[in-house]
Amino acid sequence: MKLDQAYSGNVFICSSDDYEKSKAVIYGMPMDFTVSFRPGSRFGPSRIRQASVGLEEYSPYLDKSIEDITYFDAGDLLLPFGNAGRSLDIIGDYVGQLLDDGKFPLGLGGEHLVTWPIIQKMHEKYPDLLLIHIDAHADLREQYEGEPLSHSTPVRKAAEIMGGKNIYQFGIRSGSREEFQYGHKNIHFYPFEVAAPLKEALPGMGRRPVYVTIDIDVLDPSAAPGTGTAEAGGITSKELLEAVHLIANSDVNVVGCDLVEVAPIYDPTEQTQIVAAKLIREMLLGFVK
Ligand SMILES: [Mn+2]
Repeated sequence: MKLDQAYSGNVFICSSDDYEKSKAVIYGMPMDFTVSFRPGSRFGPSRIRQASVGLEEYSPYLDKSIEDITYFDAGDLLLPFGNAGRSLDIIGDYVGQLLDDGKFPLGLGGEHLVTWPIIQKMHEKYPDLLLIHIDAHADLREQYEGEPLSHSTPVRKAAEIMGGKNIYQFGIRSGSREEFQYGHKNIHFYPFEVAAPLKEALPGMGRRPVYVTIDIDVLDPSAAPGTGTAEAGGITSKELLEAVHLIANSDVNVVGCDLVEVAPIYDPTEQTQIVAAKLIREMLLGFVK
């Protein structure tokens, strides 16, 4: 007899085993091969699932419960360790399949480069796509030590295919001078703060399709030390939740999202994945319509 997995920690809490009936699909991308500092985010997805067991099903922010919605947890993609290019192809193919099936992809990283093939697929399906990027880092490099496939390049790559003015960046407080100059010139670029500029920017996005990518390191390291490239001077978990709710309660049409760079090994308190699990609950309840 198969036992109920809903509260086991093997899958995100309360996920359904019925793919057909599920609008949203949670999937893990356990990749950390191109990081410039500390690896470990390959263990992010599984530890976020384990932390989800501690969540309440009910969100008092949104007055909704995850018991009332149907979503599927696909587990983690099998990626060839060390081969970034082929891993990105596998991620892109999978997300393309989800979009063909009419699903809402909710990805768990992994390093931030995983978002690049997702944006390519999203932009193919939604040519008027906007990107909301919430992160400590600009991720606007053209290459890192000569390597274009780096966790510091995905948003620059996105700007090249979808146009920088279709990208909104919030919370950025780290990068090269060139990245900051590029951001100010080419992107809707809001350094340091998240909730206040997001509130101002959202009405200008209208009802456009939006992909939301959140790097957990936008949080201050005191709130989320479990990440590879921790960056002092970040926002609180309260502000990041507020940002999710601002997007959820706006007119934009969120068509997919991800949360990346949780590296549990650097956080013996497990606070980082506990924060991440709550963010995923709020994204599920707020973004999936
Ligand atoms: Mn980052």
